[in-house]
Amino acid sequence: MPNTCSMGIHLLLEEIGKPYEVEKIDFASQKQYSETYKALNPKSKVPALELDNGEILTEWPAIAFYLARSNPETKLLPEDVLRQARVMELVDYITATVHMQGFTRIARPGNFSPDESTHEAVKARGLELFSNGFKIVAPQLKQPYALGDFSIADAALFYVEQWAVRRVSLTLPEACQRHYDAMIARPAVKRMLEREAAA
Ligand SMILES: N[C@@H](CCC(=O)N[C@@H](CS)C(=O)NCC(=O)O)C(=O)O
Repeated sequence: MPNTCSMGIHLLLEEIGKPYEVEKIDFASQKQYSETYKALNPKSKVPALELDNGEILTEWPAIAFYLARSNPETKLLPEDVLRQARVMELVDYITATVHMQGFTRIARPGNFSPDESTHEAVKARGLELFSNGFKIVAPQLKQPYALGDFSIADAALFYVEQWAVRRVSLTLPEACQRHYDAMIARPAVKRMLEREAAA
Protein backbone atom coordinates (compact mmCIF):
# COMPACT_ATOMS: atom_id res chain seq x y z
CA MET A 1 0.00 0.00 0.00
CA PRO A 2 1.60 3.31 -1.08
CA ASN A 3 2.64 5.75 1.66
CA THR A 4 2.58 3.13 4.41
CA CYS A 5 5.58 1.71 6.27
CA SER A 6 6.04 -0.75 3.41
CA MET A 7 7.58 2.14 1.45
CA GLY A 8 10.72 1.59 3.56
CA ILE A 9 10.96 -2.01 2.34
CA HIS A 10 10.07 -0.93 -1.21
CA LEU A 11 12.98 1.50 -0.97
CA LEU A 12 15.39 -1.25 0.15
CA LEU A 13 14.32 -3.38 -2.83
CA GLU A 14 15.11 -0.42 -5.12
CA GLU A 15 18.48 0.09 -3.39
CA ILE A 16 19.35 -3.60 -3.88
CA GLY A 17 18.38 -3.36 -7.54
CA LYS A 18 17.47 -7.01 -8.14
CA PRO A 19 14.18 -7.89 -9.89
CA TYR A 20 11.12 -7.93 -7.62
CA GLU A 21 7.37 -7.69 -8.03
CA VAL A 22 5.03 -5.44 -6.07
CA GLU A 23 1.43 -6.25 -5.29
CA LYS A 24 -0.70 -3.40 -4.04
CA ILE A 25 -2.78 -4.24 -0.98
CA ASP A 26 -5.42 -1.55 -1.30
CA PHE A 27 -6.48 -0.32 2.15
CA ALA A 28 -9.39 1.69 0.68
CA SER A 29 -11.02 -1.60 -0.29
CA GLN A 30 -9.78 -3.32 2.92
CA LYS A 31 -7.74 -5.78 0.88
CA GLN A 32 -5.52 -6.44 3.91
CA TYR A 33 -8.50 -8.23 5.51
CA SER A 34 -9.37 -10.29 2.40
CA GLU A 35 -9.19 -14.07 2.72
CA THR A 36 -6.59 -14.14 -0.07
CA TYR A 37 -4.25 -11.79 1.78
CA LYS A 38 -4.91 -13.35 5.17
CA ALA A 39 -3.91 -16.72 3.73
CA LEU A 40 -0.50 -15.16 3.05
CA ASN A 41 -0.31 -12.92 6.12
CA PRO A 42 -2.89 -13.57 8.85
CA LYS A 43 -1.73 -10.37 10.60
CA SER A 44 -3.46 -8.31 7.85
CA LYS A 45 -0.52 -5.89 7.76
CA VAL A 46 1.94 -4.68 5.18
CA PRO A 47 4.77 -5.18 4.45
CA ALA A 48 4.94 -8.89 3.68
CA LEU A 49 7.67 -10.30 1.47
CA GLU A 50 7.25 -13.51 -0.48
CA LEU A 51 10.63 -15.13 -1.00
CA ASP A 52 11.71 -17.16 -4.02
CA ASN A 53 11.18 -20.37 -2.00
CA GLY A 54 7.55 -19.37 -1.33
CA GLU A 55 8.04 -18.44 2.34
CA ILE A 56 6.33 -15.27 3.54
CA LEU A 57 8.30 -12.95 5.77
CA THR A 58 6.53 -10.29 7.86
CA GLU A 59 7.54 -7.52 10.33
CA TRP A 60 9.54 -4.58 9.01
CA PRO A 61 12.75 -5.21 11.00
CA ALA A 62 12.83 -8.90 10.05
CA ILE A 63 12.29 -8.20 6.35
CA ALA A 64 14.91 -5.44 6.31
CA PHE A 65 17.40 -7.66 8.18
CA TYR A 66 16.78 -10.50 5.73
CA LEU A 67 17.23 -8.25 2.69
CA ALA A 68 20.44 -6.78 4.10
CA ARG A 69 21.98 -10.11 5.10
CA SER A 70 21.04 -11.86 1.88
CA ASN A 71 22.52 -9.04 -0.24
CA PRO A 72 25.79 -8.37 1.63
CA GLU A 73 27.33 -6.58 -1.37
CA THR A 74 24.86 -3.72 -0.80
CA LYS A 75 26.28 -3.07 2.70
CA LEU A 76 22.88 -2.27 4.15
CA LEU A 77 24.17 -3.50 7.53
CA PRO A 78 27.63 -2.78 8.95
CA GLU A 79 29.91 -5.77 9.54
CA ASP A 80 30.93 -4.84 13.08
CA VAL A 81 28.50 -6.44 15.53
CA LEU A 82 28.15 -3.39 17.77
CA ARG A 83 27.50 -1.12 14.77
CA GLN A 84 24.96 -3.71 13.56
CA ALA A 85 23.28 -3.62 16.99
CA ARG A 86 23.17 0.19 16.76
CA VAL A 87 21.35 -0.09 13.42
CA MET A 88 18.83 -2.53 14.92
CA GLU A 89 18.43 -0.28 17.96
CA LEU A 90 17.32 2.60 15.73
CA VAL A 91 15.16 0.37 13.51
CA ASP A 92 13.40 -1.00 16.57
CA TYR A 93 12.82 2.42 18.11
CA ILE A 94 11.33 3.72 14.88
CA THR A 95 9.15 0.73 14.08
CA ALA A 96 8.00 -0.21 17.58
CA THR A 97 7.75 3.21 19.23
CA VAL A 98 7.67 6.12 16.76
CA HIS A 99 5.45 4.21 14.31
CA MET A 100 3.41 1.77 16.39
CA GLN A 101 2.97 3.89 19.53
CA GLY A 102 2.95 7.34 17.94
CA PHE A 103 1.76 7.31 14.34
CA THR A 104 -0.69 4.43 14.72
CA ARG A 105 -2.56 6.42 17.39
CA ILE A 106 -2.96 9.24 14.83
CA ALA A 107 -3.91 6.99 11.90
CA ARG A 108 -5.94 4.33 13.73
CA PRO A 109 -7.20 5.68 17.06
CA GLY A 110 -9.80 2.89 17.09
CA ASN A 111 -6.97 0.37 17.68
CA PHE A 112 -6.35 2.07 21.04
CA SER A 113 -9.90 2.84 22.19
CA PRO A 114 -13.26 1.55 21.00
CA ASP A 115 -14.88 4.72 22.40
CA GLU A 116 -15.11 7.22 19.52
CA SER A 117 -15.48 10.16 21.89
CA THR A 118 -11.85 9.60 22.99
CA HIS A 119 -10.37 9.47 19.49
CA GLU A 120 -9.29 13.11 19.29
CA ALA A 121 -7.44 12.68 22.61
CA VAL A 122 -5.84 9.45 21.37
CA LYS A 123 -4.69 11.22 18.18
CA ALA A 124 -3.29 14.15 20.18
CA ARG A 125 -1.30 11.75 22.37
CA GLY A 126 -0.12 9.98 19.21
CA LEU A 127 1.16 13.25 17.78
CA GLU A 128 3.02 13.95 21.02
CA LEU A 129 4.68 10.52 21.00
CA PHE A 130 5.43 10.72 17.27
CA SER A 131 7.03 14.15 17.48
CA ASN A 132 8.93 13.23 20.65
CA GLY A 133 10.45 10.30 18.74
CA PHE A 134 12.16 12.69 16.31
CA LYS A 135 13.39 14.82 19.21
CA ILE A 136 15.01 11.73 20.74
CA VAL A 137 16.54 10.52 17.47
CA ALA A 138 17.79 13.91 16.17
CA PRO A 139 20.77 14.44 18.54
CA GLN A 140 22.19 10.97 17.75
CA LEU A 141 22.03 11.33 13.95
CA LYS A 142 25.31 11.24 12.09
CA GLN A 143 25.86 12.58 8.57
CA PRO A 144 24.95 12.11 5.85
CA TYR A 145 23.00 9.07 7.07
CA ALA A 146 21.60 8.10 10.44
CA LEU A 147 24.64 6.06 11.51
CA GLY A 148 27.15 7.53 9.05
CA ASP A 149 27.04 4.96 6.25
CA PHE A 150 23.71 4.18 4.58
CA SER A 151 21.88 1.27 6.25
CA ILE A 152 18.43 -0.22 6.74
CA ALA A 153 17.94 2.29 9.60
CA ASP A 154 17.80 5.07 6.99
CA ALA A 155 14.89 3.38 5.23
CA ALA A 156 13.04 3.14 8.56
CA LEU A 157 13.77 6.74 9.50
CA PHE A 158 12.75 7.87 6.02
CA TYR A 159 9.27 6.39 6.14
CA VAL A 160 8.40 8.10 9.45
CA GLU A 161 9.94 11.37 8.21
CA GLN A 162 7.84 11.11 5.06
CA TRP A 163 4.71 10.76 7.22
CA ALA A 164 5.81 13.72 9.35
CA VAL A 165 6.26 15.90 6.28
CA ARG A 166 3.40 14.63 4.09
CA ARG A 167 0.76 13.33 6.46
CA VAL A 168 0.88 15.36 9.68
CA SER A 169 2.74 18.54 8.59
CA LEU A 170 5.16 18.25 11.49
CA THR A 171 8.25 20.45 11.47
CA LEU A 172 11.14 18.04 11.78
CA PRO A 173 14.14 18.83 14.01
CA GLU A 174 16.97 20.22 11.85
CA ALA A 175 19.02 16.99 11.91
CA CYS A 176 16.01 14.94 10.77
CA GLN A 177 15.17 17.45 8.03
CA ARG A 178 18.80 17.20 6.82
CA HIS A 179 18.49 13.40 6.83
CA TYR A 180 15.19 13.59 4.95
CA ASP A 181 16.71 15.90 2.33
CA ALA A 182 19.68 13.52 1.87
CA MET A 183 17.25 10.62 1.43
CA ILE A 184 15.02 12.44 -1.06
CA ALA A 185 18.12 13.06 -3.21
CA ARG A 186 18.88 9.31 -3.52
CA PRO A 187 17.89 7.88 -6.94
CA ALA A 188 16.37 4.76 -5.30
CA VAL A 189 14.12 6.93 -3.11
CA LYS A 190 12.99 8.90 -6.17
CA ARG A 191 12.21 5.69 -8.06
CA MET A 192 10.31 4.23 -5.12
CA LEU A 193 8.22 7.39 -4.66
CA GLU A 194 7.44 7.56 -8.38
CA ARG A 195 6.36 3.91 -8.42
CA GLU A 196 4.18 4.40 -5.35
CA ALA A 197 2.60 7.56 -6.78
CA ALA A 198 1.69 5.63 -9.94
CA ALA A 199 0.32 2.57 -8.09
N1 LIG B 1 4.70 -4.66 13.23
C1 LIG B 1 4.42 -4.51 11.81
C2 LIG B 1 3.51 -3.32 11.64
C3 LIG B 1 3.10 -3.09 10.23
C4 LIG B 1 1.95 -2.09 10.15
O1 LIG B 1 1.42 -1.58 11.15
N2 LIG B 1 1.51 -1.83 8.91
C5 LIG B 1 0.38 -0.97 8.69
C6 LIG B 1 0.69 0.04 7.59
S1 LIG B 1 1.91 1.21 8.06
C7 LIG B 1 -0.79 -1.81 8.21
O2 LIG B 1 -0.60 -2.75 7.46
N3 LIG B 1 -2.01 -1.47 8.61
C8 LIG B 1 -3.18 -2.13 8.15
C9 LIG B 1 -4.24 -2.22 9.19
O3 LIG B 1 -3.95 -1.98 10.39
O4 LIG B 1 -5.37 -2.53 8.82
C10 LIG B 1 5.72 -4.37 11.05
O5 LIG B 1 6.75 -4.00 11.63
O6 LIG B 1 5.76 -4.69 9.85
